[in-house]
Amino acid sequence: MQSPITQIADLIRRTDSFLVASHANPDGDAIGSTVALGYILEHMGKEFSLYNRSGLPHQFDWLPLPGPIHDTLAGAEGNWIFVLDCGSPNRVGDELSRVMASRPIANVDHHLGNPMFGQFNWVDDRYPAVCAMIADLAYELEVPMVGPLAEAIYLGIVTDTGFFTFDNTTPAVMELAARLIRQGLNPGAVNAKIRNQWSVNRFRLWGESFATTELFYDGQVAVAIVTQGMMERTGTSAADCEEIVNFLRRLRGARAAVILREEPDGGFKFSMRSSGADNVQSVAALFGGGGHRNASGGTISADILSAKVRLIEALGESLGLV
Ligand SMILES: [Mn+2]
Repeated sequence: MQSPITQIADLIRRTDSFLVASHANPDGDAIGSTVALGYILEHMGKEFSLYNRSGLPHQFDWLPLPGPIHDTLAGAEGNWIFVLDCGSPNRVGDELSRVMASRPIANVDHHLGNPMFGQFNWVDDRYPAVCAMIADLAYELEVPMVGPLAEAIYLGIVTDTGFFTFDNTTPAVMELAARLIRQGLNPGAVNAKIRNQWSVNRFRLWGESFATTELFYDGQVAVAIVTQGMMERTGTSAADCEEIVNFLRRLRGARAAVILREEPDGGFKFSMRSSGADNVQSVAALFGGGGHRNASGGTISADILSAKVRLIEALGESLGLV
């Protein structure tokens, strides 16, 4: 029985064309792994198309690309479909989801509870980022990790580890970063490109959201909200809400931080953060959500008050606060 990474490497060696996709509303790891795999396929002389339902978000427009990131499947082709960083297959969006049932899938992911929806599944939650998996794949395929490939890998590992501050910051991922830097990547310059991308509208949204912060259980759970009204007033979108929860987590004494973001059709998306043994993934799972032990999320269809109460009660139970 071959290891999953060997299976994936063999698949690449013996297949001519690929579609590479990740989840809609992509984060740094989703875009980084899509682009990094594209560079590997380019180096191997393969045909490939890159796809993301949301296209390439503005904050990544500095990133060199091996080809366009298509936001529609018209013109995006490939025999095998790589699905990267997707804890469930529908995260790629409706358009690709519909096609996936009838196409061979290689599922490369690091989320707990991935349902193994591919013909090949390389799923390993010990990796802090899919980009770290793609780095191992580059190593396996003897593709040098320099230049734009190195930048794409670095993008994913720093964004998924919070610039090496989260609990998933393993020795292996720091060694990977060291290897990229030793081979020529300039961390100061790349970090500046990754981080200094905020609009003033985003600052105004964050101000409004932080102003809603409430504390529960003697400050051990912090909750803030983002409404559709706030996003309309400040001219922002859901993408501008990414990471608010990581900053809410910085409150002294807070073991869990929660952001509730109102959806256009009512209902709320929630994101939760914790540290160490405090498991917010199991709380998200109660509401049909998922993620990692210290970073999880999901959806609740309820009004703001009952959504808040249900989440706070579930967190209180799970963290032993009641
Ligand atoms: Mn990821």
